[in-house]
Amino acid sequence: MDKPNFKSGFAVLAGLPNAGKSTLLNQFAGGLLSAVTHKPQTTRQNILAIAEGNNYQIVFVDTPGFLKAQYKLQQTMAACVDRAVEEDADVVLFLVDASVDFAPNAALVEKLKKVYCPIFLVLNKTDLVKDAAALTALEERIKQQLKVAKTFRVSAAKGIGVEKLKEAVAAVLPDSPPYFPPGQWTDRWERFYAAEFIREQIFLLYQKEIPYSTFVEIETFTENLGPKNFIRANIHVERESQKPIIIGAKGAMIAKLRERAQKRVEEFLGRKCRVELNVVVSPDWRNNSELLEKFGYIVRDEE
Ligand SMILES: Nc1nc2c(ncn2[C@@H]2O[C@H](COP(=O)(O)OP(=O)(O)OP(=O)(O)O)[C@@H](O)[C@H]2O)c(=O)[nH]1
Ligand SMILES: [Mg+2]
Repeated sequence: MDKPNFKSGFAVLAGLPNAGKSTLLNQFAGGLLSAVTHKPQTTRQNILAIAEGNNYQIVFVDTPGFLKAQYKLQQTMAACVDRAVEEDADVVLFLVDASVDFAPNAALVEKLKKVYCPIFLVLNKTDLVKDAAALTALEERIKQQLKVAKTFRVSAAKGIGVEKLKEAVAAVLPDSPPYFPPGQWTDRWERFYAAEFIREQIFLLYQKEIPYSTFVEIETFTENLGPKNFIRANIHVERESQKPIIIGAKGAMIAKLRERAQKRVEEFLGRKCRVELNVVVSPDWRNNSELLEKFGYIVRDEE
C-alpha cells in the first residue's frame, strides 16, 4: 500500500576517481558497503546503499570515478556513470575533492550540464582545507560553470556534514513509494562484497599496474559448513608475468593478502570464514568483451 507523504528515489554520487564517493556512501549506509582505497579507480561498478527514514527511502548509488576510457574495462566503468546520472538519478551529488585542483573536473562538468535532475555540489575533504576563503572561492568557481541547487561542505572520512546532506537529499526526492522492501540495505549478494573486499585488499597491498590488472571471482562460497564459511576466490591477472608478483617470494605476498582479505570479509559478513586464494591468468581480460561479460561487467556495443 502506498504510504502518504512518502519520498523515495535515487541519489547518484558522481565525481573524479578518489573524490571520496565510496567513503561517503559508506557513511550514508552506516557500514562498509563499498571498497575504499587511496588509489584512484577503486570502484568499477555502481553500488547501491539504501538509507531509510520515517518518511523516506534514499537509494544512494556509488559510481566509478569519472574518466576517459583507455581500455574496455574502463568503457564499462564510464558507462556505469552515464547510466546512473542520465537514467537513474533523481538528484546527483557532484562530489569534489576540495583539497586538490578542480581543473580535471572539466569533462565531468560538461556531462553534468546535460543532466535534468537537481545537482547538489558536495565539497569533500574539507578537513584538509584550513582556509575557508579557499572553499568559498572554489564554490563560486564551480557555480559559474554549472547550475547547482545546493552546496554542502563535508568530510566523508570524518563523517562531518553527512547527516545534514542526507536530510537535504531526502527532502528533494519525489513523492513515491519505496523502491525496496523495508530493512533491505543493498541489492547485491554477499558473494559480490566478498569479491569487492578481496579486491580492495589487492589495491592496498600491491603497486603500480597490478591492482588494475586483477579481477576477483568467487569460485566457491559455502555457508553453514562447520563453524566457518568457506570462500574460494580466483584472482585473475592479465599476464603470466603478473602471477609471481601476486604470489611473492615463497608465497609471502599472497599469504599476507589472504590474511588481510579474510579479516576484511569476516568484518563485512559479521561471521567467521576461511578464505582461500588462487591465481589464474586470463590473458588481456580488461580488453576482452567476452571475459568482461563473464565477470559481470556490462559491456556496451561499440559505438
Ligand atoms: N582527508 C580525507 N580523506 C578522505 C575523505 N573522504 C575520502 N578520503 C580518502 O580519499 C581516498 C579515496 O576515497 P574513496 O572513497 O575510495 O574515493 P572514490 O571517489 O570512491 O574513488 P574511486 O572509486 O576510485 O572513484 C581514500 O583514501 C579515503 O580515505 C575526507 O573527507 N577527508
Ligand atoms: Mg569508489
